[in-house]
Amino acid sequence: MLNNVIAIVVISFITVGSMWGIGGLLNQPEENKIEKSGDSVLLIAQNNAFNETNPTIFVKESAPTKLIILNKDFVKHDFISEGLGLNSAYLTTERDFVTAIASDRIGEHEYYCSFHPSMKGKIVIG
Ligand SMILES: [Cu+2]
Repeated sequence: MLNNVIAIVVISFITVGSMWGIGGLLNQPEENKIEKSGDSVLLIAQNNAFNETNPTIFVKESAPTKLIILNKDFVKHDFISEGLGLNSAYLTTERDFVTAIASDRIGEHEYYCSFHPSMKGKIVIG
């Protein structure tokens, strides 16, 4: 009886583990790490990174840019840029935060997630 229970637990772990593996293969990273269309930028928080590479976001001084942060992760993330006065607060799974990058703040501004030290990048306005 106990052996059966152990076997079921082990099989469950293997099944869930392999599904994770397949999911990872299906979600292959795209070449372009910045999802930019027109005047908007999409940053996806997943696997403890923004768009996998924490990309530098370039914004032209004359072009106000819409910024969307989307949490596709199983853990909470946030998005903060003190230089730009942005703070999304907690984003739970599938929650997004829509804001704008004020294009008159010329220079380099750091952005980061306060939960994960590896999640940080730069926004360059000029
Ligand atoms: Cu985070």
